[in-house]
Amino acid sequence: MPSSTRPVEDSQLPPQKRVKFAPLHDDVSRATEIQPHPLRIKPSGNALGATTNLRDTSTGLFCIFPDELILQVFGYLGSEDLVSLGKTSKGMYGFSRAEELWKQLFIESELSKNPFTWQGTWRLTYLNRPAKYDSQIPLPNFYSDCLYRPWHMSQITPGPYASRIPVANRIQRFDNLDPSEFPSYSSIPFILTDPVKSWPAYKWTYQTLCSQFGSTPFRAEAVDWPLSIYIFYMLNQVDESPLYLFDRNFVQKTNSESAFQPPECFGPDYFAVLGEQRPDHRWMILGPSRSGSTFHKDPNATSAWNAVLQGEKYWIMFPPTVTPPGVFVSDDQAEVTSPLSIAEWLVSFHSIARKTPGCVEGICKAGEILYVPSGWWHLVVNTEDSLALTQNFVPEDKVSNVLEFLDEQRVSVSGFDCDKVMDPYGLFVERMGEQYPEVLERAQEQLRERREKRERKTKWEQLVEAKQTGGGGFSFGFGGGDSDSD
Ligand SMILES: O=C(O)CCC(=O)C(=O)O
Ligand SMILES: [Fe+2]
Repeated sequence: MPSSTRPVEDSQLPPQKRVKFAPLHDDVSRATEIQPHPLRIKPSGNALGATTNLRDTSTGLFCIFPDELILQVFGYLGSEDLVSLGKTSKGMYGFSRAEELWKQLFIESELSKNPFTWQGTWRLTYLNRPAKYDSQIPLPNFYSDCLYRPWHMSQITPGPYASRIPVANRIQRFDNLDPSEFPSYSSIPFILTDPVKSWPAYKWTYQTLCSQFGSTPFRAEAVDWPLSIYIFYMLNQVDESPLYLFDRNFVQKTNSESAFQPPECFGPDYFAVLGEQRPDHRWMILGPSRSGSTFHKDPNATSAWNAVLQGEKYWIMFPPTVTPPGVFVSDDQAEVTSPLSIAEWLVSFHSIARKTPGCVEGICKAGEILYVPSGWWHLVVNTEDSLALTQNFVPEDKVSNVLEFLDEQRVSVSGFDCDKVMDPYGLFVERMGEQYPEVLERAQEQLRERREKRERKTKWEQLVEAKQTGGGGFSFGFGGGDSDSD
């Protein structure tokens, strides 16, 4: 059993809160102390100079395949086959213990749909085996990045990455804003420090929620687990990407309609015109340190607020036109590819991201609320076990962004029930026209101006391109003796 996992005594929530990580050091590399892999597996680079590598000498015919492929093939096996194969050689044993295989087996099995005891790892939980009855054969001569990397990443503490935010990058903070002030700030992220502190929900902790709703299932990615089980998992896991509780029905489950109110400065939420047809828009979020959300833009060009009730979140954000380092977007913007885990992104891209123009960063503590403007990229990582509420909304100033998105990026529109809503753009225009015709008119005018500007720019780019490539008879551009360059 991994050394940082606490012993499992009871399937109920342990009353004490998990000990926070040690005080932050200035230097990320010094601050992240990596424990040895539980099976003593090491990174591939260490094989240089080693006399044997079990990965090559003890996997039979499999040794010709890359590690990723071996794991992929093993992913088709059931638990019994995996255990049997693990008994055939030390090499196979190493691969058969990969946690991601057991996580997939457990989540897809009936076991995760009934009450169970989290045993500290996915394999032990699948086998329902307390760690004290488990044996581990050390494999000090096994070198594999594929097996070592997830362990290494599970040891990363995000705190050091969230520290020493350069002054120029700091997200602006206000105690509160007046609705009349919001339009001046609506295109840049900010943190409000006051409004949440008067919410009844500000008193929530995961401990109190557990005592009231411990047996109620809440959604955590692909599973619905009783809250007490999720919390016990959260406090006793060593996952690279811990399962993140993200529940869209929390208001009904906790009867909390009046426990929180969006800050008044945001004004009316114009997506409310969609009524029953509105996509899901509010969630309760709970997760341990290292859990969070990889880089994304919020759906349908909506804006959002995210209020931390307990714990702390680190945000790193980029304006709509600056794709964050390590993130790849298809030409039509429909596909976003980024490294698999937040820890991996922090290790590989955080320092360059911090120096990228447009980057803003901030820490949102319990009682504070962060505003995400429409279209902004954001990666969020919990630096402590954290409980939050979030809501997507459309302020007046951003109605035109939503119209533009719904009209022009139809393949990326999400969250609508496509059996009931064939044309989300048409529906939004229709409802806005019925309920807020003046707001709609202003937004359409803004959008027309934006489109005209874009059109002018495109024409200009075409002309410059024609000049650069020598295409066409007409040439127009800078320098080169052109008299009419502009
Ligand atoms: O992990 C978080 O708290 C951020 C959530 C978020 O960005 C979202 O819901 O879109
Ligand atoms: Fe988001």
